[in-house]
Amino acid sequence: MAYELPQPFTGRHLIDGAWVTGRETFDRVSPSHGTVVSTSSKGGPEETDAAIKAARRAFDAGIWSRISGRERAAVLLRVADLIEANVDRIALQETLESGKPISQSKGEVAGAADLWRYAAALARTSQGDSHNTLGSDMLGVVVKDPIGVVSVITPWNFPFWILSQKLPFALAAGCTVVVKPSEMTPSSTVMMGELLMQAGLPAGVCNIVLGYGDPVGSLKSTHPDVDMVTFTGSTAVGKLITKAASDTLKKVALELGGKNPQVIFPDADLENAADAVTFGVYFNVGQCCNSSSRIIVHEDIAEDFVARVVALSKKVKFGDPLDPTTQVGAIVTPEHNARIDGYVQEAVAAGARLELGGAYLDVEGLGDQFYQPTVISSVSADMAVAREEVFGPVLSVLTFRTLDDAIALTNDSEYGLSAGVWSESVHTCLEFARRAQAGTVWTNTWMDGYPELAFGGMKQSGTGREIGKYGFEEFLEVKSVVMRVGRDSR
Ligand code: TXE
Repeated sequence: MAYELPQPFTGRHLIDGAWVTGRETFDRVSPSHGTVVSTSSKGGPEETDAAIKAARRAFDAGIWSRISGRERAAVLLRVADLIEANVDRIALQETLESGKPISQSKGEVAGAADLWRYAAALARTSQGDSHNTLGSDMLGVVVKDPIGVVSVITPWNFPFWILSQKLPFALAAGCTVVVKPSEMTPSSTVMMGELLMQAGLPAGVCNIVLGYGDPVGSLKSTHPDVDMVTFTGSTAVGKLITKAASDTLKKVALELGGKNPQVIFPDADLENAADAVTFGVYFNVGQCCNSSSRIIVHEDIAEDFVARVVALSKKVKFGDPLDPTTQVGAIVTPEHNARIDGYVQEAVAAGARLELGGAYLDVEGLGDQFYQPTVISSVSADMAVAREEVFGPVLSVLTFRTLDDAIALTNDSEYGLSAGVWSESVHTCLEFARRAQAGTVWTNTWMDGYPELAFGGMKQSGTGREIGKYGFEEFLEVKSVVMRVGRDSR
């Protein structure tokens, strides 16, 4: 390594506007560089309870929930400016903790500012409707109120981005919040807390508790003072949260895993499709809920298409995440790397064909917490590699003959997050889009996202939606106000 890493970042809890040092700490070892890159206070029941109570007090006092949308928007816009002014610092820490390339971290942090600006605009749009046909002396008004105290629980794969898919929308609605980032990538959330304080967010409106799923995440799901949990992570933990929240009937919004197919028809622009497939499987080393980890290719073009993807895969630059030219970085933990390899070896043993990769990748000077770009063909729909979320740089290739077959294979999954179709025929694309069981369908493109749209999944990919007006409305309650407005009783 021809450079020195910065001193480990020190992370503390943010409770009621004060930075709180815990009695215990935990370290994060960089997946790519093997050294400790942050030491964080480790939250327990006491800190979690204090943070939730601070959020409750702030909500009930109305210091945020009852001010105007214009005033809330002003704070969110200041946060967006501060994010842009701090991109390099936040992105470096994100790369050190997650192992993702620095160019990608910078893009993710800078891009998050746009989510804050969009949420700021929504803060001024919360509106219901009115009904004047209830009787001549009656008026009905439907208004939207902030839901209350929201638990935000985030994962390690896009820590700053996923936080920004939730937090500004909850704040725009007037909610108060307690955030728990993943224990693997806590620091960018602490940095966000610093920016919120600088932007003038009142004390207690956003609280942060660092630590593990148990006890911090689980207490945030059961606590009677919490009104809603919004979670991104594994389907297994999503189910645990739903069960934990059921005793108090909290609202739960979940953004979980995916097994997202791209379907390639023979009349598609194969060059663009191969490019998108290559990006879709290796982006963030496949550690991405929208990873296109399986493709379903028409059998007449399968051989040619796989050859194109293999050729492109060889050009993708895997390596040191701190090298600005690196496109794909490290795997988050050694255990996860072993899990990825397990899927590949199991598929090969069951008769699938390895077209490329299929082993750990040793990066000079950094070790082997990396995985080779991997393409597997002759995959059958019942193999684990085709059904489960591998969360690695591994592409499974399945084939189809008719549109009905392609749609059946697409929907033959317990997940329903996203799906893609490549064809020059608008009829094929539209029919696929209407029949695919997925929260997002991309036609002749992949993984484009916009704050204006809704994001989330069907089936076991989750409940509720994030971003856009639908994401904003998740944080609002609907209230009917019925008013007698005259003396006429007809
Ligand atoms: O996720 P977890 P992990 C998938 C992906 C990956 C697998 C495991 O397939 O390989 O999940 O990753 C907190 N109550 N995704 O183990 O455990 C935890 O501290 C409340 C898909 O890292 O779900 C962290 O903050 N919270 C995904 C967060 O949940 C709990 C992104 C996510 O961790 C908890 C990440 C509990 N009982 C992984 N237990 C996506 N949708 O993009 C843990 N947590």
